This record gives sequence, structure tokens and C-alpha cells, in this order.
Amino acid sequence: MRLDGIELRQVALPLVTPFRTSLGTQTTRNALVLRVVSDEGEGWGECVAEDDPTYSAEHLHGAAGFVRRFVVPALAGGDLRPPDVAEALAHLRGHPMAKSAVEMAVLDCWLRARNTALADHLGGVRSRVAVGVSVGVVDGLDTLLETVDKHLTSGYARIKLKIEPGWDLEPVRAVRETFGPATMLTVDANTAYSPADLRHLARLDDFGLALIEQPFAPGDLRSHAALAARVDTPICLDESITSAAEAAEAIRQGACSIINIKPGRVGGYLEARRVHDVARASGVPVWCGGMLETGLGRAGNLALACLPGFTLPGDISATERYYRRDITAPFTLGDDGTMAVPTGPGLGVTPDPDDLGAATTASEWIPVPA
Ligand code: OSB
Ligand code: MG
Repeated sequence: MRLDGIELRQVALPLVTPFRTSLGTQTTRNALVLRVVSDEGEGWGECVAEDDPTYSAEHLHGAAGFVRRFVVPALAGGDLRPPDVAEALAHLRGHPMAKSAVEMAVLDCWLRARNTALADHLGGVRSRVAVGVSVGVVDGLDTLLETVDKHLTSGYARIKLKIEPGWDLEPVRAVRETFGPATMLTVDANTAYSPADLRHLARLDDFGLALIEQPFAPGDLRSHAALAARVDTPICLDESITSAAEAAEAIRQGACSIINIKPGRVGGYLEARRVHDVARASGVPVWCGGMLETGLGRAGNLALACLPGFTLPGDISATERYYRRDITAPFTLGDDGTMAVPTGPGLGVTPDPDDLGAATTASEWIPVPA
């Protein structure tokens, strides 16, 4: 496959409700949508970097510049298959979300031309996957309980509460007491705690959580291992796991017994599958994280989440939980807390031209030199 060029689009999607975490508050999801055009057709990708470099070092503005200045020249000329994307970009340090977006668009294009669904290409084994919802920090327990009630009534298979110092034991206790022991409940701190908080965090052990996600800094595997040794609740890593090699090392150090996999964070779907493989070989369950994706990223995440090692519900919620108007047809939640994995070729979805047009705030065409 030879690339003619990459179209970069900035899109802005207002969130149905603001999403607050220990990293900040988002009211609009700004994202970067990529369309690659090749001699075999076109393909779509999404960059999950956010406006500010708070979740990771990447940010949207930087990702666009990185693609324009470094990715396009590196992909010039030659016959390209999806694994070649990561290889051609391997000498460029960092920028996994930007790299992942390009690989995603190339994969979509390549698989469309071969009439193969991404789920089948990755080795998926399920047609529907269990999903949960990530509940942001809110202004009081009443609002929290109302929000959780609404999501449980919708049928979500798991509730994840964002926590931070000052918003942890109390909200978790309130949700557990109100909704009972059968509710699958997890917490995500997005690195908000320091090693000095270890004893405090250990008190979360009383609430029967399915996991505690990323309490400490990305590089601090040692504190995660120390907490894991102290509590019965499984420790899950998100921000720390940037590759299959990092996953293997974190498991070796006892820093996690569950891994949240996000393709953008690890540099693409193919590396995400390798993280899955490493975890599975060690008996470590994985689940698919989310970055408030548009329908494009949601389709890709569903394809990944049907691999056999994804045994816990993912952060892949229905479109209406995020956006009134997405750029693809909406994804809906089934009665049993699952969502359908797209079956069409590639991602199995394409942006609706009207919806994409309405969301687009800027676009540019970057030719790939022959
Ligand atoms: O830590 O999982 C996270 C959103 C943005 C950045 C980091 C995270 C999240 C979420 C949202 O939790 C999950 C979703 O997309 O539903
Ligand atoms: Mg997380």
C-alpha cells in the first residue's frame, strides 16, 4: 500500500456532562481525526491525546505537529503494511498517541481493502464485550449516588469512580453501601497519590473493590508493588504501562495484577495486542481503557476488547454517555451490559460526513512524498 497523503482534522465534541478527574476538568473533547488516502483506498484514525499534557506528555497540538513534521516524511515512499508503521517510526522517541493514530488509519485502510474486520485481524473471540462506565469526581455524594444509579439502571456491568485526595473513602463507602456488594466497583486515581499515602489507600481494602487503578506516578512501580503487598484488592496500572516490555517488568516487580490497555498509550493496536499477550501469558487479566474517544476510537477499542485476555469490563460506554452528537453512528448498550463489536471491514464504522463536518474546527491535507 502506498500513501498519497494524510488529512488531519481538529474536531470539537461538547461532552454531555463535564468530566472531572484528579488531572482536571474537561467540558469539550477536542480530538484529532486522521484520514489516510492510499492507492488501496482510505482509512480513518483518531489521536487520543488531550488538550493539555496532564494524563501523559502528549497533547493535541503537539501531536498534529509531530505527524506533520516527522511522521509523514518517515512514511514517504515504499510499500506499507500495518506493522511497518511502528517500525518506520521507531527511531522517533515518544509520541505513542500520535503514532497509534497513524497506525490505526493505515490498519483501517489496509483491512478495508482486504474485507477484514479489525477484531478478526487482532484475534478477537467474542462478538459482544462487557462494558462499564467511568464516573468523574462530582460536587457531592448526592450527585454521585444519582449518577451511579443512572448508570446502573442503564445496565453497565461495572462502575469506576475517579478518586483523588479528599474524594476517596467517603464516596466509595457511600456507593458501596447504597448499591450493595454485588455491584462491580473500581477506583481510578490517575496518579494523584504519593508514597506517603500508602496507609490511607490501604483502607480502600474494606470496600470489596475489583481493582485500584494507578494511585501513584507512572514511573513509581515500587510504590504500586508496596501497596499490592499490603492489600487484597488487585492493583491495576494504566499510565505506567507504555509497552509490552513495561508490562512484563511491572508484572515481574509485583506492581500490578491487572492491566488497563489503551492503544494510544502504548503506541498502537499491534503493541496493545502484545501487551495483552504478555499479560495473558502471566495470568494477568486486562481490560480496555478509554480516553473519551469519538466513535472511531470506540470502534477500535471494541475490536481490541474482544481478545481472549480481556476478561474485565472496559471503559467503553455508549455514545450518549459522552456526546449528544458524535462523528459516527451512535454506539448503544445492550440490556446485559455489553456492547456489540463492529463486524464490517477495518474499524467497521466511518464518520458521517455531516456530523464530521459539524464537529470539524480545522483541517489540513498533508501529501506524503512518493
Ligand atoms: O484514566 O482511564 C483514565 C479519560 C481520560 C484520560 C484518562 C482516563 C479517562 C477515563 C475515561 O477514565 C474513560 C472513558 O473513555 O469512558
Ligand atoms: Mg485510568
